[in-house]
Amino acid sequence: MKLDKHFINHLTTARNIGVMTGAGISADSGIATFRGKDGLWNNIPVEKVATLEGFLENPELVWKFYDMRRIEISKAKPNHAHLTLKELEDFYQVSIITQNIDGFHKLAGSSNIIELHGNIWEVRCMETGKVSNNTEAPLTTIPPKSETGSLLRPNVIWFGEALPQKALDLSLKIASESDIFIVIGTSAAVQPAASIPMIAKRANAFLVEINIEETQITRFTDLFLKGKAVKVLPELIKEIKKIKGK
Ligand code: BV8
Repeated sequence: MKLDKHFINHLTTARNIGVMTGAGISADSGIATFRGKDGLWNNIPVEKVATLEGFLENPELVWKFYDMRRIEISKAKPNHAHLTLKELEDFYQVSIITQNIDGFHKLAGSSNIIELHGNIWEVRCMETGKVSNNTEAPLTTIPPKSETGSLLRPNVIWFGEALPQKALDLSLKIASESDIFIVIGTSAAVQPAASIPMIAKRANAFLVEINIEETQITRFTDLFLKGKAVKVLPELIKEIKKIKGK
């Protein structure tokens, strides 16, 4: 991979690297993305399975949707792109802001992860708001209930729901302190997540995008690396090792 000299300069002097990931980084683990060719939202009405209203109307339908995704994720594992982001920690202070709910960055061993949209392996009690782990795949009872018989929901952020304030505040802090900010595998279609790379850019981060196609933020980036994350990231870390003399 031939790197542009501005990028080499930034890679040489940078300390903090912020990363924001979307479904595209897990695509090479076999996990369906949301938009594009075989996207989940092509065949499944978003408002029915990814809103609180849809859940209250038909909790069984929503849990069948998440159970299908939990089964898919339970059979997959982090790919070389996730593992490379862990390796990046050998050279920089790396903070990962992810829109993904698959937990793959944690499984890959990354240290600083912010889950903006929640985690598919957590459930939240509709009665008490208590969050607990539930890794049963497939679920034996749909919809799952708490010990006291209350309805449980996936602990994910649906459309129309506010993102966890702490996660959002920390993400904005990371974006404003990043020397380099790398956006990987997201269509940048969903707010407020899609604004985070722009905040990094405004705070003078060198903004890099890795995607198989251009997105709504490509025109604002300093460098667009076209290709699969599972290919581009390992090639990038090879160049970083040369720069760092490793
Ligand atoms: C909120 C649930 C307000 C979890 C998801 C302006 C400001 C604020 C809000 C809005 C706004 N405008 C509109 C809104 C409302 C809405 C929104 O953004 N709508 C959009 C669609 C117009 N936002 C919200 O509702 C948010 N809430 O703002 O609430 C509020 C405030 C206070 C009080 C009350 C309310 C909540 C948004 C979260 C919604 N939840 N999912 C789940 O089931 O997963 S969204 C869903 O999209 C997922 O979370 C996913 O992570 C997210 C983003 O998708 P991507 O990850 O980008 O995936 P996608 O398929 O789109 O793209 C994949 C990309 O990868 C592509 O670019 C592809 O080219 C690339 N790719 C593919 N293969 C590879 C690859 N790249 C590299 N390598 C490969 N191999």
